[in-house]
Amino acid sequence: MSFDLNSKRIQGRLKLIEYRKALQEKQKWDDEIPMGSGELNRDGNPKLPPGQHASKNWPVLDLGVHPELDEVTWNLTISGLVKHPKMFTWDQFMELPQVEDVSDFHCVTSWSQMDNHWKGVRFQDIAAHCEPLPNAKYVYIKAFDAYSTNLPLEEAMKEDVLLVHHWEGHPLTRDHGGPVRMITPQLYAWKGAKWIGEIEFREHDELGFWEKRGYSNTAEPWLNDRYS
Ligand SMILES: Nc1nc2c(c(=O)[nH]1)N[C@H]1C(S)=C(S)[C@@H](COP(=O)(O)O)O[C@H]1N2
Ligand SMILES: [Mo]
Repeated sequence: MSFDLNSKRIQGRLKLIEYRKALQEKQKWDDEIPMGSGELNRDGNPKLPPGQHASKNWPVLDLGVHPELDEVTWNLTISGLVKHPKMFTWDQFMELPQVEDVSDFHCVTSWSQMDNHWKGVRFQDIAAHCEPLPNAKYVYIKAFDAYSTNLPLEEAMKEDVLLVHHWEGHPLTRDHGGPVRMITPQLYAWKGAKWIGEIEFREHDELGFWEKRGYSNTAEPWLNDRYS
């Protein structure tokens, strides 16, 4: 029998294989996701993204170096394509508008820390202060433990992206990136640098620590977009 990839028979087989794979994927998700209430988050997405489960205690996950920083030694540098480059001291950072928000935190290793009460500064407000130039399209973020991560400016400018210093009414602990870390509730948590030290506005994208090592550059939890 001839093997014609375009034949109806082969096309039918391929569709069936695709369909089975899709079913298997779906089954995997159904097994992994506690069905819960089918609750949606404020963006209209399922509260728990596919393949995630809610953790009871917030795990600590990083490269193993926890820089010792306090309100005197911590500072935040804004560099690159901005009208007003700046290094914020703690006091200057605290003069920016302070906001509170509640959001979920999704780690690519499948745990999610739900309903976190944060206090901090919107990325938006830092950008407004420093005025990105029109050709700024990405941000490259550096942390005090030599970690790095990268984001399209458009993602960083979302309203729920914060540089936080309080969690559940307490100063953010050193383990979780205190005194100040970033959070990106609509992307996997590796996009949010603990012990954040520098935000560089750039025209071109550059992969950060995990993005260089096989994690997805786009990192969208609801697309199960984990690895590149
Ligand atoms: N500076 C720094 N930020 C980091 C990391 C890191 O190793 N160093 N790990 C990332 C990853 S993979 C995750 S899941 C979260 C974990 O944050 P947590 O330890 O507070 O749970 O921080 C992200 N930000
Ligand atoms: Mo992670």
